[in-house]
Amino acid sequence: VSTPSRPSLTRRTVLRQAVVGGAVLAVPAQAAPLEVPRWTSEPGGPFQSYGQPSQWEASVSRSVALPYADIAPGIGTANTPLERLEGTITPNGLHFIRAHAGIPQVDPALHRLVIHGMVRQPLSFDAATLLNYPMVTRTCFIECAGNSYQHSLSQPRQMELGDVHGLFSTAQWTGVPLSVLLDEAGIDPRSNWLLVEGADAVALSRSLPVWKAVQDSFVALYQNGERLRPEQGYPMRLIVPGWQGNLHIKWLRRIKATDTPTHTRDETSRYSLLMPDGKAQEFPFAIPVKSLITRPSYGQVVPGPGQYWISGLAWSGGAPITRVEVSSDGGITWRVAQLDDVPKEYSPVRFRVSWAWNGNPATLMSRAVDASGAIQPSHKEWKKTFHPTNRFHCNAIQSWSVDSDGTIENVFV
Ligand SMILES: Nc1nc2c(c(=O)[nH]1)N[C@H]1C(S)=C(S)[C@@H](COP(=O)(O)O)O[C@H]1N2
Ligand SMILES: [Mo]
Repeated sequence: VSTPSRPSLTRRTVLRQAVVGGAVLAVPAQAAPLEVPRWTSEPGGPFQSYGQPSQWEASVSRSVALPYADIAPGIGTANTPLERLEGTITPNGLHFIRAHAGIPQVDPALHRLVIHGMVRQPLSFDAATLLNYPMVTRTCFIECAGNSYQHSLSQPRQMELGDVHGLFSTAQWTGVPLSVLLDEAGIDPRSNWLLVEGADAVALSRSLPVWKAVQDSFVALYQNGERLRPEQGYPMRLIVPGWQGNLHIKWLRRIKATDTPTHTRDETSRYSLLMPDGKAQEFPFAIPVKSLITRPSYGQVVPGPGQYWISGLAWSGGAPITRVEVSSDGGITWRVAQLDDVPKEYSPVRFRVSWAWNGNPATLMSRAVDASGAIQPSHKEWKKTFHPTNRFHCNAIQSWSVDSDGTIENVFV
């Protein structure tokens, strides 16, 4: 087992030691008498009113992609660096961002949420009113339907995990169940759909079935215990547990009860699935079963033969995860991974498997199964299911090939 001071390591490798180091089942160093460091021999610094991560963790940040650059600096994505995080919760400052018309600064004193359409009594709520309503707290992931875009192509891209799959984050959300608000407005039993709309410049809007709204959707006001971040929809957003990210309307301003779906732009021109016959399947709501090995992954270096822990995330919008399997030989043999926690609906689970690497080239893959029996497909199977140009809901297995020098490549198996 190698130590971090291994002389053959490149600078990049050394920078990555902080990441990969955690994956090494390292033999502890021989204890020498402890020195008294500066931080022990003098008092520490003052307090910050809003805390920040350690200065040594400053490189753990979102990567921002702006397809229109300066023309529209608020349109694009900021990806969560999944390869540098552990557990399942995404810190608020690292939650991924997808915004179609920038991040509005919405004044909670002026913002209103209106419920209208097929209701007995149209109602208007401000955030202060909603804060006085009964609330629920749920840990839910949000995944953009367009996550893993680069993974849906026919050639693998050599990019860090978060740059390919980082339109995925998880938070503990707290807010008011839609069932409470719809009850109060008196929704007409003949209304089967809701048009839900945001207050940003694109007024992003989608159709949501009433059954899902009533079952477990809610208007979130808090994200990991603090009020929502502006980029996550402050002062209020919709959480539709397990369903595609686009439905989680941010800066929520309008809920209209309707008898039919509205067929808005964002459910016709996109966020549908292009099938092999060229027809688009509308309303593919639930996020399909998926898993990713976050460590080791592209950009990290396995320092040498030895014993490692493979770590990753698994989730499904359809049903709780029941099993995650890991292969280190390109899918010939699979081992059942251990799970950090009891898998819950709509929340990802962290999986681990120990791996004895003999230094020969190896291909690492993970495959998740959920309680509905859905199994994560291989890349070939996924490609066959859809039209070659479909880019949405890509849950194909991610494979990392480890070369004998410990470098990692993204490969399609
Ligand atoms: N009003 C509004 N809501 C929105 C969006 C938007 O651009 N405007 N983006 C949607 C998309 S495509 C996704 S994937 C999620 C992303 O949520 P996040 O930015 O909090 O991660 O918000 C959805 N809600
Ligand atoms: Mo999205």
